[in-house]
Amino acid sequence: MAERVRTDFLHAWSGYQQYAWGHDELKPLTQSYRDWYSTPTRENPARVGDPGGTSLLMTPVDALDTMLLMGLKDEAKQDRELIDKQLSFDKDIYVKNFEITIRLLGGLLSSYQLSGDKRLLALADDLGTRLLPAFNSPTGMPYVFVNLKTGSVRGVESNPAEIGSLIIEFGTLSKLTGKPVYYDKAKRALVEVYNRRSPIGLVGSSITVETGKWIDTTSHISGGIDSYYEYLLKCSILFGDKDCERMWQTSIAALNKYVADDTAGGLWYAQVDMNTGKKISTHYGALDAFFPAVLALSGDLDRARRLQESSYKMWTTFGVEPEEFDYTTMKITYQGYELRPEIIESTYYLYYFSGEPRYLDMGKTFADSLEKYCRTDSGFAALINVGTKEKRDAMESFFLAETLKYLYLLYAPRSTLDLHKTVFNTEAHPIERTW
Ligand code: DMJ
Repeated sequence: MAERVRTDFLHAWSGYQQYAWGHDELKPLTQSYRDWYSTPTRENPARVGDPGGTSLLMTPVDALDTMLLMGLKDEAKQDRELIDKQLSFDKDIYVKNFEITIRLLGGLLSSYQLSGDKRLLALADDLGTRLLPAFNSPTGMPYVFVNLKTGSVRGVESNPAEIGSLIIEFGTLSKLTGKPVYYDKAKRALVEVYNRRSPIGLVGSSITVETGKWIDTTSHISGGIDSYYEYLLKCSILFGDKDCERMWQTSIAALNKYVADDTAGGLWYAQVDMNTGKKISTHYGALDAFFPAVLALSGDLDRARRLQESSYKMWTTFGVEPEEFDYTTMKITYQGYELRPEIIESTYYLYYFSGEPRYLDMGKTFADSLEKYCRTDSGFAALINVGTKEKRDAMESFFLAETLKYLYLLYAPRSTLDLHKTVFNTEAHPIERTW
């Protein structure tokens, strides 16, 4: 199985090499490419997704540590040469602080740790410096966008995930460069979200970074909040940070009391009002499926197992998991599949900590579906609709950074990576506590 996943990775990577080399992402149906950002204009200051824009090598940087872990030496060498030749952050573009941090900063740091190549750390340090102005809001919670050249910022409406999932990357950068400013800024942002939790201990899904007022008080574990919880736990493990440990303990107790929904059909996590705990809706989806991994890492294998069974039911009911569905009616509420990793990530953690073969079987189901429904001549494609399995012309960098990495690690020898010494950032970049 590990060999099979490596072959899938090589198939996707060679599509990128052939049709998107030097760009951010492969478009696997039209055999072309997409760049995330263009040079901003006054009319369109944060253009996203224009073809022919400015590439930040999202796929090459995101995928590099997967190649290193898979032992793909030639591919990793070519990738490194491309990064050396082309990657510069001295660009007059507004980038999304969160995405650039988890994919690029995280990718550079883990590849530096795996390879010992100091140029990668220098690139990470340069990027970190350029991102720092994002934190200059009155509350210390970062603006959504920052201009890499000028340090100008924009975007005041953010969310707990984008504000609170920066400490692994910025904290590691501090430890590796000896510059405390990175850790301090990211930690403050995380604490500022936590300090605005409701009296019952929950956070909402949208907040204004300049005033700290909640815009949307819906609480859940899904996209927009998800990795905030993940980073509270992982910050305590990676840095031994006692504040993070305390914040995690308070938060997981509130989540399990108010958001967990233990139904006859299994364990799920719902949407509730952060102030009252009153249930708003019963949606669950591809992004929520990260949570068994977090539960397993925290030592709660019982809940992790039960929630993973729910996620697996979501996948097998439709042949591929939908972005979102209603677990009380089993009706899809958002039809796409973006090649997301979370359900596989949780499978890997559960297998690592329990050793139960059931998780190897689950992994095979995912590999079979990916190859059957998402593989194209030049890579793998997202699905527009998991019912019809119609494909979409997109292969996000996280497919190579996360989805195939976790699937590979599920079957690779256990010695490939020691989960007791390594913490993955939310983009599956492994960080080792070397300090
Ligand atoms: C990734 O960029 C990260 O895993 C993030 O935390 C959530 N979304 C995608 C994958 O689905």
